[in-house]
Amino acid sequence: MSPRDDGRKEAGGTFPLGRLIFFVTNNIHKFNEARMVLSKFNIATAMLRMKPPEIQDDNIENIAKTCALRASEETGLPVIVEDAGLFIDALRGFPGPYSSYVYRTIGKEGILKLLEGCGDRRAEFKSAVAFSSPNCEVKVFKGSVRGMISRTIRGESGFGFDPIFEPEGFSGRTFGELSVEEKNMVSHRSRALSKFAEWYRSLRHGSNRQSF
Ligand code: ITT
Repeated sequence: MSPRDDGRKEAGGTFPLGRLIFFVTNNIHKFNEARMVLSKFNIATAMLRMKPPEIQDDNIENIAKTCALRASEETGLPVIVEDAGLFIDALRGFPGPYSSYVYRTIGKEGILKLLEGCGDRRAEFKSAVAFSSPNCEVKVFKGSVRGMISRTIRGESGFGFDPIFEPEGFSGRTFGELSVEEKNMVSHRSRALSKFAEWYRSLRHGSNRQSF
Protein backbone atom coordinates (compact mmCIF):
# COMPACT_ATOMS: atom_id res chain seq x y z
CA MET A 1 0.00 0.00 0.00
CA SER A 2 1.46 3.37 -0.94
CA PRO A 3 1.44 6.15 1.65
CA ARG A 4 -1.30 7.90 -0.33
CA ASP A 5 -3.60 4.89 0.13
CA ASP A 6 -3.20 5.04 3.86
CA GLY A 7 -5.82 7.34 5.38
CA ARG A 8 -3.67 8.17 8.39
CA LYS A 9 -0.57 9.03 6.40
CA GLU A 10 -2.65 11.11 4.02
CA ALA A 11 -4.20 12.97 6.94
CA GLY A 12 -0.76 13.45 8.48
CA GLY A 13 0.76 14.64 5.24
CA THR A 14 -1.80 17.37 4.72
CA PHE A 15 -2.37 18.18 8.35
CA PRO A 16 -1.93 21.83 9.32
CA LEU A 17 0.44 20.97 12.11
CA GLY A 18 0.16 23.34 15.04
CA ARG A 19 -2.84 25.05 13.47
CA LEU A 20 -5.76 22.66 13.91
CA ILE A 21 -6.66 20.37 16.82
CA PHE A 22 -9.52 17.99 17.53
CA PHE A 23 -11.04 18.47 20.98
CA VAL A 24 -12.72 15.25 22.16
CA THR A 25 -15.65 16.25 24.33
CA ASN A 26 -19.41 16.04 24.60
CA ASN A 27 -19.61 19.29 26.52
CA ILE A 28 -20.39 22.22 24.21
CA HIS A 29 -19.56 24.79 26.93
CA LYS A 30 -16.08 23.37 27.36
CA PHE A 31 -15.65 23.36 23.60
CA ASN A 32 -16.74 27.00 23.22
CA GLU A 33 -14.38 28.13 25.96
CA ALA A 34 -11.52 26.17 24.38
CA ARG A 35 -12.20 27.46 20.88
CA MET A 36 -11.95 31.03 22.12
CA VAL A 37 -8.70 30.46 23.99
CA LEU A 38 -7.03 28.56 21.15
CA SER A 39 -8.10 31.06 18.49
CA LYS A 40 -5.91 33.66 20.25
CA PHE A 41 -2.98 31.41 19.31
CA ASN A 42 -4.31 31.01 15.75
CA ILE A 43 -5.22 27.41 16.39
CA ALA A 44 -8.55 26.23 14.95
CA THR A 45 -10.49 23.78 17.10
CA ALA A 46 -12.82 21.05 15.85
CA MET A 47 -15.20 19.31 18.23
CA LEU A 48 -14.98 15.52 18.14
CA ARG A 49 -17.99 14.07 19.89
CA MET A 50 -16.95 10.64 21.05
CA LYS A 51 -16.78 9.05 24.46
CA PRO A 52 -13.70 6.94 24.97
CA PRO A 53 -14.34 4.86 28.12
CA GLU A 54 -13.32 7.00 31.12
CA ILE A 55 -11.13 5.20 33.65
CA GLN A 56 -11.69 5.63 37.39
CA ASP A 57 -8.66 7.32 38.87
CA ASP A 58 -7.95 9.74 41.71
CA ASN A 59 -5.86 11.78 39.33
CA ILE A 60 -7.40 13.90 36.55
CA GLU A 61 -4.14 13.82 34.57
CA ASN A 62 -4.29 10.03 34.26
CA ILE A 63 -7.94 10.18 33.21
CA ALA A 64 -7.24 12.77 30.48
CA LYS A 65 -4.13 10.89 29.29
CA THR A 66 -5.84 7.53 28.95
CA CYS A 67 -8.82 9.01 27.11
CA ALA A 68 -6.59 10.99 24.74
CA LEU A 69 -4.51 7.93 23.89
CA ARG A 70 -7.60 5.90 23.11
CA ALA A 71 -9.16 8.65 21.02
CA SER A 72 -6.05 9.22 18.89
CA GLU A 73 -5.56 5.48 18.42
CA GLU A 74 -9.16 5.12 17.29
CA THR A 75 -9.21 8.09 14.92
CA GLY A 76 -5.60 8.48 13.82
CA LEU A 77 -5.93 12.20 14.55
CA PRO A 78 -4.10 14.63 16.83
CA VAL A 79 -6.52 15.18 19.71
CA ILE A 80 -6.83 16.84 23.07
CA VAL A 81 -8.97 15.59 25.95
CA GLU A 82 -9.58 17.69 29.03
CA ASP A 83 -10.54 16.39 32.43
CA ALA A 84 -11.51 18.92 35.07
CA GLY A 85 -12.89 18.98 38.58
CA LEU A 86 -13.81 21.10 41.58
CA PHE A 87 -11.63 20.46 44.63
CA ILE A 88 -13.07 21.80 47.92
CA ASP A 89 -10.57 22.34 50.76
CA ALA A 90 -12.96 21.64 53.65
CA LEU A 91 -14.00 18.36 51.96
CA ARG A 92 -10.36 17.35 51.45
CA GLY A 93 -10.55 17.78 47.69
CA PHE A 94 -13.98 16.22 47.15
CA PRO A 95 -15.57 15.96 44.57
CA GLY A 96 -12.34 16.36 42.53
CA PRO A 97 -12.13 13.60 39.89
CA TYR A 98 -15.71 12.58 40.71
CA SER A 99 -17.15 16.01 39.86
CA SER A 100 -19.16 14.82 36.91
CA TYR A 101 -20.92 12.11 38.94
CA VAL A 102 -21.48 14.42 41.90
CA TYR A 103 -22.90 17.12 39.63
CA ARG A 104 -25.35 14.62 38.11
CA THR A 105 -26.42 13.27 41.50
CA ILE A 106 -26.44 15.89 44.28
CA GLY A 107 -25.65 18.89 42.05
CA LYS A 108 -24.79 22.43 43.12
CA GLU A 109 -27.51 22.39 45.79
CA GLY A 110 -25.98 19.26 47.31
CA ILE A 111 -22.56 20.87 47.54
CA LEU A 112 -24.01 23.94 49.28
CA LYS A 113 -25.78 21.60 51.71
CA LEU A 114 -22.57 19.72 52.47
CA LEU A 115 -20.93 23.06 53.31
CA GLU A 116 -23.79 24.40 55.44
CA GLY A 117 -22.37 26.03 58.56
CA CYS A 118 -18.84 25.65 57.24
CA GLY A 119 -16.76 28.83 57.40
CA ASP A 120 -13.97 27.54 55.20
CA ARG A 121 -15.27 28.02 51.66
CA ARG A 122 -11.93 27.74 49.85
CA ALA A 123 -11.85 25.66 46.69
CA GLU A 124 -9.98 25.18 43.45
CA PHE A 125 -10.92 24.22 39.90
CA LYS A 126 -8.28 22.07 38.24
CA SER A 127 -7.87 21.13 34.60
CA ALA A 128 -5.66 18.62 32.82
CA VAL A 129 -5.41 18.83 29.04
CA ALA A 130 -3.86 15.77 27.41
CA PHE A 131 -2.57 15.84 23.84
CA SER A 132 -2.14 12.62 21.90
CA SER A 133 -1.37 11.83 18.30
CA PRO A 134 -0.18 8.74 16.45
CA ASN A 135 3.64 8.55 16.54
CA CYS A 136 3.88 11.10 19.31
CA GLU A 137 4.23 10.78 23.06
CA VAL A 138 1.25 11.90 25.15
CA LYS A 139 1.72 15.28 26.82
CA VAL A 140 -0.29 16.80 29.67
CA PHE A 141 -0.76 20.49 30.50
CA LYS A 142 -2.28 21.62 33.79
CA GLY A 143 -4.10 24.71 34.99
CA SER A 144 -5.95 25.76 38.12
CA VAL A 145 -7.81 28.66 39.69
CA ARG A 146 -8.51 29.25 43.35
CA GLY A 147 -11.65 30.79 44.76
CA MET A 148 -14.53 30.34 47.21
CA ILE A 149 -17.74 28.35 47.23
CA SER A 150 -20.58 30.88 47.35
CA ARG A 151 -23.42 30.67 49.87
CA THR A 152 -26.10 30.89 47.18
CA ILE A 153 -26.43 29.85 43.54
CA ARG A 154 -25.84 32.92 41.35
CA GLY A 155 -25.64 33.49 37.60
CA GLU A 156 -26.85 31.87 34.43
CA SER A 157 -23.64 31.68 32.40
CA GLY A 158 -21.39 28.73 31.95
CA PHE A 159 -22.18 25.24 33.15
CA GLY A 160 -21.71 22.76 35.99
CA PHE A 161 -20.55 24.33 39.24
CA ASP A 162 -19.98 27.79 37.70
CA PRO A 163 -22.88 29.43 39.66
CA ILE A 164 -21.36 28.43 43.03
CA PHE A 165 -17.69 29.25 42.39
CA GLU A 166 -16.30 32.74 43.06
CA PRO A 167 -12.86 32.98 41.44
CA GLU A 168 -10.22 35.20 43.05
CA GLY A 169 -10.05 38.68 41.56
CA PHE A 170 -13.71 39.17 40.58
CA SER A 171 -15.07 40.76 43.78
CA GLY A 172 -17.18 37.79 44.79
CA ARG A 173 -18.94 37.31 41.45
CA THR A 174 -19.37 33.66 40.49
CA PHE A 175 -18.24 32.15 37.19
CA GLY A 176 -21.96 31.97 36.47
CA GLU A 177 -22.08 35.78 36.62
CA LEU A 178 -19.15 36.28 34.26
CA SER A 179 -19.03 36.32 30.47
CA VAL A 180 -17.04 33.58 28.73
CA GLU A 181 -14.33 36.16 27.98
CA GLU A 182 -14.06 37.05 31.69
CA LYS A 183 -14.03 33.40 32.75
CA ASN A 184 -11.28 32.72 30.21
CA MET A 185 -9.11 35.44 31.76
CA VAL A 186 -8.48 33.26 34.82
CA SER A 187 -10.03 29.82 34.43
CA HIS A 188 -8.30 26.50 35.06
CA ARG A 189 -9.23 25.45 31.51
CA SER A 190 -7.82 28.54 29.77
CA ARG A 191 -4.60 28.27 31.81
CA ALA A 192 -4.06 24.63 30.85
CA LEU A 193 -5.06 25.27 27.23
CA SER A 194 -2.75 28.28 26.93
CA LYS A 195 0.19 26.10 27.99
CA PHE A 196 -0.86 23.49 25.44
CA ALA A 197 -1.23 26.18 22.74
CA GLU A 198 2.24 27.63 23.37
CA TRP A 199 3.73 24.19 22.85
CA TYR A 200 1.49 23.13 19.96
CA ARG A 201 2.07 26.24 17.89
CA SER A 202 5.82 25.76 18.24
CA LEU A 203 5.37 22.64 16.07
CA ARG A 204 4.61 24.96 13.15
CA HIS A 205 8.10 26.31 13.02
CA GLY A 206 9.93 23.04 12.81
CA SER A 207 12.01 22.99 16.00
CA ASN A 208 9.68 20.39 17.50
CA ARG A 209 8.52 18.94 14.20
CA GLN A 210 7.14 15.42 14.45
CA SER A 211 5.42 13.13 12.02
CA PHE A 212 1.70 12.92 12.78
P1 ITT B 1 -16.41 15.71 28.70
O1 ITT B 1 -17.34 15.21 27.65
O2 ITT B 1 -15.34 16.60 28.13
O3 ITT B 1 -15.85 14.63 29.60
P2 ITT B 1 -17.66 16.66 31.17
O4 ITT B 1 -18.77 17.66 31.38
O5 ITT B 1 -17.91 15.27 31.66
O6 ITT B 1 -17.30 16.70 29.61
P3 ITT B 1 -15.32 16.87 32.95
O7 ITT B 1 -15.35 15.41 33.18
O8 ITT B 1 -14.02 17.49 32.58
O9 ITT B 1 -16.37 17.29 31.80
O10 ITT B 1 -15.85 17.69 34.19
C1 ITT B 1 -16.45 17.10 35.28
C2 ITT B 1 -17.47 18.00 35.90
O11 ITT B 1 -16.81 19.04 36.61
C3 ITT B 1 -18.40 18.69 34.91
O12 ITT B 1 -19.51 17.90 34.61
C4 ITT B 1 -18.79 19.94 35.71
O13 ITT B 1 -19.87 19.66 36.56
C5 ITT B 1 -17.54 20.22 36.53
N1 ITT B 1 -16.72 21.24 35.85
C6 ITT B 1 -15.58 21.06 35.16
N2 ITT B 1 -15.11 22.22 34.66
C7 ITT B 1 -16.00 23.15 35.03
C8 ITT B 1 -16.12 24.53 34.82
O14 ITT B 1 -15.25 25.21 34.09
N3 ITT B 1 -17.16 25.16 35.35
C9 ITT B 1 -18.08 24.52 36.09
N4 ITT B 1 -18.06 23.22 36.34
C10 ITT B 1 -17.03 22.53 35.81
